[in-house]
Amino acid sequence: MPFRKDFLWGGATAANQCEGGYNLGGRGLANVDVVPHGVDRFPIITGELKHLAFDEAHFYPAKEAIDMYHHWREDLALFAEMGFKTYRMSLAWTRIFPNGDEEEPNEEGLKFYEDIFKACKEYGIEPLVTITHFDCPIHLIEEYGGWRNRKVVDFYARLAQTIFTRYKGLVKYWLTFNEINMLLHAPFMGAGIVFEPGEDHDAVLYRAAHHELLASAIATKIAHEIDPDNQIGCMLAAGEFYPYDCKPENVLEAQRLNRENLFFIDVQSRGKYPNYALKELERKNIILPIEDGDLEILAENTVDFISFSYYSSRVARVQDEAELSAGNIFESATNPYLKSSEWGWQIDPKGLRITMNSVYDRYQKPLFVVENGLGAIDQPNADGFVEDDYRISYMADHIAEMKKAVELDGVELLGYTSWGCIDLVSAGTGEMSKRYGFIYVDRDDMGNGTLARTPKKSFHWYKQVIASNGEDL
Ligand code: BGP
Repeated sequence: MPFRKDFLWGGATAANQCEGGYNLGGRGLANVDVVPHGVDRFPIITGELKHLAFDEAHFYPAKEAIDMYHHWREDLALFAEMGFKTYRMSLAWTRIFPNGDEEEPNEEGLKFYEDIFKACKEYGIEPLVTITHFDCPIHLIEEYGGWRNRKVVDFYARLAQTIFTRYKGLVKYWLTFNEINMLLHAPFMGAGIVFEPGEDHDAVLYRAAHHELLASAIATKIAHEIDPDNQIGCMLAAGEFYPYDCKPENVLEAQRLNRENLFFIDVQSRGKYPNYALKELERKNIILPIEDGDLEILAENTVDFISFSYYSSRVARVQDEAELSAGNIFESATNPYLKSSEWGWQIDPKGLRITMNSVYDRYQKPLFVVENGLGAIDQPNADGFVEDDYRISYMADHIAEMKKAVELDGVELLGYTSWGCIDLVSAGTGEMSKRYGFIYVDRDDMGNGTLARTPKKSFHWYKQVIASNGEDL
């Protein structure tokens, strides 16, 4: 049997994309509440935050999302019906520390998640918790400048201490930052960064990067001290860069881009800044804000496992004229051998096996695929049922390749959580119509709909995949 007996099958969500209840239970505002939906969702934000002020009409999707805040018991019951062994979710930082810098946490927020974890336990579902999934309190952005400020490391450490203490015995698997490498590409979402006009963007980004890496290592230390059973993972937006062809310049470009992508994981998993990055920073005249003791903290507190999202491989080509393909922020030359999703994300199941092999070869630590799936427009039929055969075939193909990585290549794999196991707001578009779920949620881009939940065809398919431990695809 390729997958281990205790393989963690499940699904993944993020607080800001499903919870809603943005002003309930004492929750404060976060960066994700003020990012507009539509095409320019991940702008490089410069100047005053004022123009992003929270606006009722404009920011409805994350404000209510699929209202999991009120529906979570029903949703968890559906996950349990599918046979989930794990459920990946994130905490909204501002439910627990509404401003981010308080001394004492908000009990109502802590209790909200405690109830969910207890219910998971009753179902035998192991929670996998992302501490921050594109999530930074607005107050920390306005008062401190987001992750550029070292004080935010202390606030994050306080959050970590609070949750590891409170949820001891309920949660064992933790991810410190969702897609930490996204910081370099989406600084406002990834690190609450608003650039001052004229500022050297790279210098600010690597400053914030050092702070997040340090915070991640400190959280790892605290987690292990509070409970040696805690398992801490990093989380990478993965996807191998292939050279466009065997032209050495393109091979070198692919190597450069793969390294750039793995920079954060190199530090989190190997415990030190890699030479290629130090040289690059030196060339750019960037000095990391390393203080006494920081390098020891990074070295002594590496992660226990490596988790990643995988939607697509990418193609590296030096020529400017390369035709570009879409993806979760990463632009890539188009691969003529692959088909694309409705959003232009190229579909490459074999790329999952290739990516798993590269990452495992490099770090030799257990892997966890924590996001994978097909964003598509679903049309319920007259009975309200979605026959999403396209999603089933996407996932079956990816799981089959994942199986080969385990069975034929010997990769150690802890589990697989498909992205958006219930329809939720898309991170890239901020809208509902790009759906990933096994469960249809009646909600449209304009905020209309009953919010009723209906299992799709893929719900029944995934149930059988889990029951057969990945044999019956
Ligand atoms: C990842 C994010 C998720 C998620 C996913 C799909 O980058 O971690 O939050 O949304 O991409 O992206 P999208 O929602 O843009 O289709």
